[in-house]
Amino acid sequence: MPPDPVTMHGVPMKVTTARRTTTPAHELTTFQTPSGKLFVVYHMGVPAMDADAWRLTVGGLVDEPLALTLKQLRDLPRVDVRAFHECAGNPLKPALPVRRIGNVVWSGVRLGHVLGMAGVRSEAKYVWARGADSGIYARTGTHCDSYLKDLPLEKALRDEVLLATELNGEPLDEEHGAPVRLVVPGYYGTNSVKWLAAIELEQTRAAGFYTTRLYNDRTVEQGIERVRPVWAVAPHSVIVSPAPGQVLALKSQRIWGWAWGANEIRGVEISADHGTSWGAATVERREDYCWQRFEYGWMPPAAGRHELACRATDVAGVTQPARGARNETFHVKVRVEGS
Ligand SMILES: Nc1nc2c(c(=O)[nH]1)N[C@H]1C(S)=C(S)[C@@H](COP(=O)(O)O)O[C@H]1N2
Ligand SMILES: [Mo]
Repeated sequence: MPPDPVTMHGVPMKVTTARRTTTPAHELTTFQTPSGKLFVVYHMGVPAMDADAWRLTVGGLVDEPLALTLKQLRDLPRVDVRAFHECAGNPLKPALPVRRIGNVVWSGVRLGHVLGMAGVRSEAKYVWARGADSGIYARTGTHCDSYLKDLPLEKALRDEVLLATELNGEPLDEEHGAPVRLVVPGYYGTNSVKWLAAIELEQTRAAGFYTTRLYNDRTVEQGIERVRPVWAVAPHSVIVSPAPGQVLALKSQRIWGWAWGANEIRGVEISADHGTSWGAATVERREDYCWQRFEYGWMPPAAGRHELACRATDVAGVTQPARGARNETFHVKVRVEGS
C-alpha cells in the first residue's frame, strides 16, 4: 500500500500567502498566451516541492494502488493538449466577473492512462485530486491541510485530462504547479490541481472546503435550491481590440477578441448600442480546447463616446447573460474622433 495521502502533507510551505494576478483582455493579443502573461492563482501559498522525493499516489477504489516517481511518470506516453485556461473568480463572490483567461499548451501524461494502470473499480464515480499545499484560506480564515478537488470519473477518463509537467513547451514553474499538476480542459481552473500529490477514486464527492463550502454555484429554481459544482466553463468572450479608452477614427473599425467555453462557440455578437441591437461577428472554428478568435467590422455612427459589448453562444445554444454572472457580457468604452 502506498502511504496514506493525508500523511504526505508534511510538505513545508515556501510561500504562505495567496496570490492572484490578472492580465487584462487587451493584452491577450496572441493565440497562445506566453507563460509570463498567464494569470497566476493560489489560495494558501506555494509548497516547497522536492522533485526527487515527489510521489504521485493513486489509491481508493483501485485494484492496484500506485506511488509513481517523476521518472516513472515521464516514461509514460506524453501528449500535448492546447486549451483555454480560465479562473472561476472569487469563490465567495461567484457572480463577479474577473476574466482571468489564457490559452496555452500543456504536455504530460493522460490521467486516464495512469488510472488504467491502477485499475478503477466499478463502484468508483469521482476522482479526488490533492495538492501538497496547506495553510489558511485568508478570506475566511479557514485552515486546510491540502487543496482537495474532485471531478466526475467520466470527465477524468477523457483524453484531454492530463497530469501535466510542461506549460508552453517548458517545464512547469513552481507557481504554476511544478513538478506535476492536473489539467482539466473545459473545466474552470480551480479544478486543475497544482503541486499534485495524490489521486483517490471514490464513490462520492470530496468533503473538503474547496469542494463543499467554496466552488458550488447556488441558484433557486422554482423555490428549490440547486447546487452546481463549478466544473464546466460557461460560454464567455472578451474584446481584445479596441482597448479600453482607445481613441478611434470615424471610419470602419475592426473589433476582435476571443470566445471560449466547455462547448465550442458557434456565434459571437457585438452591440454598440447598450444591447438594443446585435450584429454577428465571424468566429473561427475551435481547435482542441482552444479559445476561438472572432472579428467584426464596425462603422462608428458618430464621433463621441461609445461602448462596445460582445456575447458568445455555444453549440448547445447557451448565451452569456447580460449581467449577474461570472461570464456576464463584456464591455469596452472607446472614444471616436473625427467629423
Ligand atoms: N494545489 C492548488 N491548486 C490550485 C490552486 C491552489 O490554490 N492550490 N488554485 C486553483 C485555481 S482557483 C486556479 S484558477 C488555477 C490557476 O492556475 P495557474 O496559476 O497555473 O494559472 O489553479 C488551481 N489549482
Ligand atoms: Mo481560480
